[in-house]
Amino acid sequence: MKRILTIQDISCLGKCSLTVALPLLSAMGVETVILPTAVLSTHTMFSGFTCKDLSDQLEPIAAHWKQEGIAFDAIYTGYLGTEEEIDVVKGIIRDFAAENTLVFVDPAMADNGKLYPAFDEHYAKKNAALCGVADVIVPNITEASFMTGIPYRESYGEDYVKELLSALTALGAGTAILTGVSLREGKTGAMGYDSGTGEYFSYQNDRIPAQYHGTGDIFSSVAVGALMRGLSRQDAIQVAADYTARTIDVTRNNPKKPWYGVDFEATIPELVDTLRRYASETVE
Ligand code: PXL
Repeated sequence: MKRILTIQDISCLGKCSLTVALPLLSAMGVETVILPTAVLSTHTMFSGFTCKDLSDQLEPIAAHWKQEGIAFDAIYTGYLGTEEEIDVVKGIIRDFAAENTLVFVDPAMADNGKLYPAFDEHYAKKNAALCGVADVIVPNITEASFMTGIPYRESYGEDYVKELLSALTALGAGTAILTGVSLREGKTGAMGYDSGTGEYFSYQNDRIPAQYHGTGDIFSSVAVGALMRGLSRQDAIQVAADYTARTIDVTRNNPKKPWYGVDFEATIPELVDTLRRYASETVE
């Protein structure tokens, strides 16, 4: 079984970051080691949330793992609360990333043209430097625009997406995957670029007319989990995009839907079935 280390906050209530990454990756059959960067009462879209920063715990925890000889097949980072934390996380990547370790960075910090409440432009540049040490990065268009300095646009064509992808890989990441990319009316999905081979890959499915918090974390967790299960990058973004869209659809049809996150718990069995199908195709 592959072993992944994921470094993100715990938002106790809110269905994002570690509270979705851990259940999804475990359900996908990937051993998941967590490194919580902070404990918040809720995610930061609630007002009045509490936050206990755990930055000073990260290095001692990692040092203990080192002493125990622990290694990881992937290191997956998500929402990180402060610039100092980004530096510490870069050090942990340096210490644990072996030649075959996939470093997968989701620079979760912004959406819909705006940074999340806790962040400013300086933080965005720091996140850009973290992306520079990754093998695969998965920003949305807003995050890509803050990191590259290319102005954010709501309507665009494939040229704009390619310009962003090229600027993102120029930060140093081998492969950039832009999420929330709409290449046709009524569609949405992801488009990736491998700067090593010059190849593009992309996937579009129907846009569900609803927006929920934490869906970026769901896409990233499923995409990295699928890569760990041996799927190609093309298949991984398809599985992640289809699962995210399906989960949004189930959520919007739930009369008691919570506003702060999606009902991913309801769709986990379908995700497990999907992976089983891919596994049987590989064996045949
Ligand atoms: O879903 C990203 C995320 C993760 N963690 C915290 C957040 C957010 C987005 O707002 O506030 C604490």
